[in-house]
Amino acid sequence: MKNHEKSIDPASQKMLDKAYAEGIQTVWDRLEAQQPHCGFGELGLCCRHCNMGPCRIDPFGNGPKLGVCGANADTIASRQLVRMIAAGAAAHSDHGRDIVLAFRAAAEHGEGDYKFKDEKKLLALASEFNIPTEGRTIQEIALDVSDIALDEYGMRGQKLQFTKRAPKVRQDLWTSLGVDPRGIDREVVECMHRTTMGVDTDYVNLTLQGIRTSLSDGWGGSMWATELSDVLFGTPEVVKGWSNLGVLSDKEVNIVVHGHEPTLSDIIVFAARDPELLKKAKEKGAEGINICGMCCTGNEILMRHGVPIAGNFLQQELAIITGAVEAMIVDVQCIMPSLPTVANCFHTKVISTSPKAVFPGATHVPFDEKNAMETAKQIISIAIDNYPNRNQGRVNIPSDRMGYMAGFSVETILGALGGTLDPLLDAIKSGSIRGIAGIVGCNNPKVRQDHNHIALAKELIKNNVLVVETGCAAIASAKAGLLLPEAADMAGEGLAAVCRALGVPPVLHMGSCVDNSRVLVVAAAIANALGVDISDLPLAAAAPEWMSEKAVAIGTYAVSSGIYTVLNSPPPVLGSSNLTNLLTAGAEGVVGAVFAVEADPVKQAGLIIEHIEKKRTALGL
Ligand code: SF4
Ligand code: MSK
Repeated sequence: MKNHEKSIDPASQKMLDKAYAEGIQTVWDRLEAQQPHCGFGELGLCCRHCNMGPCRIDPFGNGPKLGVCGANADTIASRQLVRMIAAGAAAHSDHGRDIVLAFRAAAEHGEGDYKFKDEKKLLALASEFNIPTEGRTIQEIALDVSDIALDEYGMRGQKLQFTKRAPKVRQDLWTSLGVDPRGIDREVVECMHRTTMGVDTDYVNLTLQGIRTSLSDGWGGSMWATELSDVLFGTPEVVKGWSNLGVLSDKEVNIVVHGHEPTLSDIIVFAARDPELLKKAKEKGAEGINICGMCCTGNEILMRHGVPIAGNFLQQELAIITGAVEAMIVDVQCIMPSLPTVANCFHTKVISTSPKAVFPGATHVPFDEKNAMETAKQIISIAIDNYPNRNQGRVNIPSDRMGYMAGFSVETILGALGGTLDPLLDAIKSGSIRGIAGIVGCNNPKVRQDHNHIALAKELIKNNVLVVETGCAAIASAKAGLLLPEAADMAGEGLAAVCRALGVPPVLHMGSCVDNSRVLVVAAAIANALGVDISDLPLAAAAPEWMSEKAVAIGTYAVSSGIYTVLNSPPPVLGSSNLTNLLTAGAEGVVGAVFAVEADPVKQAGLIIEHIEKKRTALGL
């Protein structure tokens, strides 16, 4: 495959050319080396859950139809799906736990490096949870909030607080199905229990546990991550900044922060302004310190501070290949194990910071939340010391960069609408906006980078569907200029008029992967305002280039919350026609929504528009 066929992004194409010329292996080369992928794996028909196996089911020939224990294709495929959901939910929710712990530390040691930047939001949460606030300090109130949060990780059976944000009819549906999450950690543990050899074998029962676990992510761990990150680091407001590899500087110390958690990246942004560090950078011959983001930790600081974003998932290796990155600081999730190897071809230092994610070949500087600012400065110092090692002769920073407008938290959206959802509801009722679609998720080298994200978003806005985005999808749109108010020119007449009146783009960046919880909050608020269920809304979701288990958890909580969700490729379930039918058809009668699978982004848009029009008709719009 030619380099320009691997990505639609000109900056990525240029770095792929450089990688090829210099013999540096990238994710695309490794994908090629894996061909053909194992057919049993693709269909979800291999099992390694016990030592009588590994077993595989032969769906077409005369080979075995049962594993050694007797598990059939339905059992094997559904157990795998449930484990994927559990892993994705665990990743989001454990991230959420770290935020809760940082939040609690800020409450306990009010003078630490973490402060409550949004006390108003903290008080709103306290009121939502009926926590008394009169005559109490903000720290006392925060401790009570953190008690509730921590309790929800291993709680004793009460409802998750945030599920009460969903319409009553949806809450009642979850209760009647027996899928109310009983604790964020508990659901993940139960998934692992039920999928070991000889426990749950019924694909419907297993899928219901997958649903319950995904809800504990979307309305639990992810929502805690979002809400308390907003309290700690500030609720995003409208910000402007720059995106793509062109944000790297040829004269400054470039530091790329990559991963997911804002606890370190947010502090890094402030630490980089330290006059002593700036002085040191100048002494080393640099003009300054340039902090850039990558993937979702990048999205966190983009949303709150307008920090430049160097790229999305498939650009992590390419950023290093520019030859201009002094340090890539990583925390957790979506970090390719290949980074230290690529960095070895240059002067770049990969600095790992989490005890949960150690990378052979990287420099490990454990991030100490109690001394967050000190650790951040120490890491920045390592990058500055590395600047003189940059070989300017090998530096090749693509000039491609694009502006963005972001920061669309629920609060920002409400603010832009004048404090109430009414103008948005009126626009939907009048048909100027036909509906809303959330485009989320990753890149995947199996798909031309950003192609599906951009083609889908363009087709939707052209048809007057407002698009909200998170994660790497949002970064793709930033690079393509869809996050600029001028992108309204690409929208249909109705949507364009609304965007121009409000001064916002037709594609709204709502944050990182855990911030899909913001999409749930908006969906619930609209449904509540209209007095209907989320599944009644002209609303849909898509993950058109997904790769992570986290995307499976997100898709499952979207569908379980009543949101029709389109994927470009299925998770490994096709080996079980029963499970496939349940996910793509049967779920409609259970949770009021299904998954659809369609590779072509224009056809994906067609499916979404058809769904939106069907819902509009049913609502009498
Ligand atoms: Fe094989 Fe059953 Fe063991 Fe899986 S659990 S490896 S299907 S014997
Ligand atoms: S970073 S989960 S590649 S969206 Fe959240 Fe991007 Fe997917 Fe990671």
